[in-house]
Amino acid sequence: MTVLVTGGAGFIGSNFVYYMLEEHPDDKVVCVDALTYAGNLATLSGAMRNPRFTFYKTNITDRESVFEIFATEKPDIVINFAAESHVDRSIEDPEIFLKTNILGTQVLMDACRKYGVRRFHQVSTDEVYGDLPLDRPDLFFTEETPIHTSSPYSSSKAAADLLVFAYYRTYGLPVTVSRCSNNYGPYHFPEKLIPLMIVNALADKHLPVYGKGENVRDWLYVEDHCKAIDLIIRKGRVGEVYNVGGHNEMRNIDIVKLICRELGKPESLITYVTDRKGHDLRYAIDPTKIHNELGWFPETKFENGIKKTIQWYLDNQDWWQEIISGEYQKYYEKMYENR
Ligand code: NAD
Ligand code: TDX
Repeated sequence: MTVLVTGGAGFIGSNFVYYMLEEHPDDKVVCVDALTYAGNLATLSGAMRNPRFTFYKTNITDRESVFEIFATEKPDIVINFAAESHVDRSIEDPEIFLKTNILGTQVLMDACRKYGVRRFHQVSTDEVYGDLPLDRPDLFFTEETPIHTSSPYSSSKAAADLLVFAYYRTYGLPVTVSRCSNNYGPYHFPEKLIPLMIVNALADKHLPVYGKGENVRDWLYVEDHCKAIDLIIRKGRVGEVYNVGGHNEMRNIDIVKLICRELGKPESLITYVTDRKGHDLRYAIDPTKIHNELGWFPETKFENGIKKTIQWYLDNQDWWQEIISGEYQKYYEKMYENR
């Protein structure tokens, strides 16, 4: 079958492209990506050589081009990874988040309706549930937790989720939605916590921790997320949400200290900076549903996953050096200087 993946030149999408090409030798993978600041063709160089892979540089909000691609490729399954994904950028300038994350999703679903697909899968996030208090470790996000967003990013993702279910109910589009916790692993853009700290520590630069570093995130190795999506598109029930997470909660400060230890860098590099506006306190997923229904469980333990990830950044310095030498410098100065 033909699987059309949007956002495949980004972090999770590219890991998914490689996962699919490896795991499903009979499937074709078509990637649609606008190559924004977060998309990188070098990330897909290993896939470009594969005759089962096709790449289109196209914006998902460009209705005409998206429809043309659907007419040509006739995808059986569409998986929407494409998004503006960084919370801090959404606080600075929300508009592009609404355009890509909401209107882009609409265009894709309109194309799915016109050309017919077996499944439209929306890659969503645990951030649509808002946050949990730090002093209630007994609470977790289930699929029934109300939507209660904090940032323009999470609001745009929640709006897209609602639209996905509107297309299911109104037009009968066969949809599924996954809401995953924080991912980490290879090809993670160095504006996000883990790669930013690795890249800065390697250059002996300050490690900017927001607030007191006590906010908690629930980390999942990216390959485990890819496996979950693969299971949902093949065996998940249409019209359902599946939460994806591996019960691996960690405070930001503990992650940063661990990275210092692994790289042999002093904790004196850590600098506490002004907190993120509206900063969510704690995310924690209850993955019971995907475990019981689809037999999914996370296979990579954090101790191993973080070591593999750090090693990947050590082995692939060309990949991130190229990124941080361009526009990224301006972004970094704007976000972190005088913070
Ligand atoms: P990313 O920012 O690394 O990659 C996004 C990709 O989408 C890039 O290749 C970019 O070029 C592309 N893109 C952006 N706007 C586009 C547009 N208008 N048209 C076509 N392509 C466009 O993001 P990521 O971290 O890989 O996240 C992928 C998806 O997973 C997103 O939908 C995100 O909301 C969701 N998610 C991410 C995490 C996480 O921890 N990173 C966790 C849960 C869910
Ligand atoms: O420099 C930093 N210092 C810092 O303390 C950065 C970049 C982040 N942080 C904190 C903020 C968060 O509490 O680290 C935590 C993680 O931050 P991010 O890496 O920006 O991720 P988060 O905001 O949790 O969102 C991520 O997970 C859910 C993804 O970026 C989203 O796309 C996904 O939906």
